[in-house]
Amino acid sequence: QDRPLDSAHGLWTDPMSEKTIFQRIIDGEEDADILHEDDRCVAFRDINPEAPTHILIVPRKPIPSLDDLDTEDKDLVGHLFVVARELAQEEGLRDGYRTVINCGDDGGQSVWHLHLHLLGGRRMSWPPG
Ligand code: D5M
Repeated sequence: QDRPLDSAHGLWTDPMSEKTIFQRIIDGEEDADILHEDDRCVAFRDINPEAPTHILIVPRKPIPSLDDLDTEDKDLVGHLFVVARELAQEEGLRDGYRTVINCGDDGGQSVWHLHLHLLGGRRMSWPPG
């Protein structure tokens, strides 16, 4: 590995780019299994699925985390959830599903571009680890 570790976020980064992996997917620079695109968000399958359905819904606006959300972003966040519901229906998740936003180090966030996880296709446990 000749890529430097981003010590702030503990992620391997591309020295040629300050972009997160999600920004690179949004910009078409990185492949992803994209299921939905509109003017405000992109949704694609998680590369490391934790359930039979595991989709990430990512705003085009590069908000690093939930902690960086402005009041003006509230419609955008609502839109992410509407897209999650549409994708859950498309995936046939009739018995339910889970949506998750990990925030910060203690929340288990690893990519610093806000994203909503949609997980389904198996029975979830509670509490999360
Ligand atoms: O979730 C970040 C999620 O992003 C984690 O479940 C893996 C996923 N990930 C990382 N790189 C990719 C690519 N290239 N495609 C698809 N999914 C990816 P967090 O809530 O930040 O821990």
